[in-house]
Amino acid sequence: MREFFKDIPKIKYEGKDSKNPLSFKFYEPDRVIRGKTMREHLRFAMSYWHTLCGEGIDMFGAASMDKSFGGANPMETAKLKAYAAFEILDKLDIDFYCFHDRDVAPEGDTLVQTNKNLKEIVKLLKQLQQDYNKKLLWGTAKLFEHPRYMNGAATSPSADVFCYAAAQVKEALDATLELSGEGYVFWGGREGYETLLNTDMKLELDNLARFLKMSVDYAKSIGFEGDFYIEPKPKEPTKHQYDFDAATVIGFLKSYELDQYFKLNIEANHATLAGHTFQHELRVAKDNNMFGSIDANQGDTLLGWDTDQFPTDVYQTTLCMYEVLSAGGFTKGGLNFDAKARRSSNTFKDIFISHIAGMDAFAIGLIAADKIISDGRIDSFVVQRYQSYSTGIGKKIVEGKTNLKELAEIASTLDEIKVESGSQEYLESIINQILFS
Ligand code: XUL
Ligand code: CO
Repeated sequence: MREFFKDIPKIKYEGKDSKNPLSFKFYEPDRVIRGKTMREHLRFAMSYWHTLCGEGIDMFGAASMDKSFGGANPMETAKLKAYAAFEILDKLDIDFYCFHDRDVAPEGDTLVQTNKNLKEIVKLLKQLQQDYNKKLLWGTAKLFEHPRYMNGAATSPSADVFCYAAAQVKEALDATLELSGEGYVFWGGREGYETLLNTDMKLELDNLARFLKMSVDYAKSIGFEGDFYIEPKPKEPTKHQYDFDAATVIGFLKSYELDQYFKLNIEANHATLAGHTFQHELRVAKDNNMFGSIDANQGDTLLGWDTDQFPTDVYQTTLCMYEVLSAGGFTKGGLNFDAKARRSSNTFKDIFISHIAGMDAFAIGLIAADKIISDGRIDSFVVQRYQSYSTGIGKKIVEGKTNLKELAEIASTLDEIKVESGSQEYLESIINQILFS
């Protein structure tokens, strides 16, 4: 079989003292934590769009990398990318990948030709999945790149565009099923508005709900049993995106009675753009029984856009894995690196180094989160903090067995109310003690 990355060996765990950049320092796939291996806990996935397609183009600069892999035309390049993708997965020991329809196969002159291209590449991907024993975490449709989607896809003012988007999702669902994908993602990059002066927001949101319901119905009709995820993001590319954050998406799904069909795919950098922490978005998803999957990356606090950096901040990965473990872990979801090496990290070797950095950061996070839970000080602090709701009038409040009149009577008998410290610094110091001891 052809080899694209000849100077890269299969990456192995060498331990924290290793100086070999092409080795895992913390990620030990077979190490068991809380009854599951690290591999089973973390369910890493590679994103096809960044790793195989991203060439370092930005608003001010041309490509700093060539990802054509020597292909002479778009279909040949698509095939070469598929081989390269599985070599990367194999060498990094990553079990899953994720893609948009247009990442893997190019658009043709007509929709018929485009669908033919996709089917041809899906056939190859299926073969490669078998050859390398790899799996599809989720598939999706790119409903934001082509100019036809400039005013949105499911929320476009044009019914023809709505039709076209539906056709694309139908085909992407077929592809995901054919590849035994464990999930399907909806990210509404252009589902939103630039100005309300030209927007019928009510019709657009109603149409989005209709589109999602039709997609779920179609997926069920073809026997797709994977999870459906909505991936919140507040802005970029659109000024205001309807899937603003986890709470907004949950409210939207509930008001259209769609919540039973969906979970959330939480992305770290999208959380920070919404003015939340990554942990906050995960907690909202978990508390609403909608925690599904994660797009693992990190932003830059000094920049207001989606930098999609590889996650190396171990404080964040620790708090993330603490939420994941307390949500009971992943079922069909996983940690998809929706991340790209920086524009100036422009060698193929950087693809491997950046994934290793992300995998090690999440291994550290998993190990620390397990210790935080075993240590118990943080969890028991929280239980203790709300103790007043487990007896007396607190219990009655929680059980819905009281009213304002009774509460007012009790309040009038309270001479001095004791308010306890929130002890934030104490709790933060526990995390540091666990992380660095
Ligand atoms: C964009 C983004 C997407 C989705 C999939 O910010 O996160 O790549 O993950 O469409
Ligand atoms: Co994403």
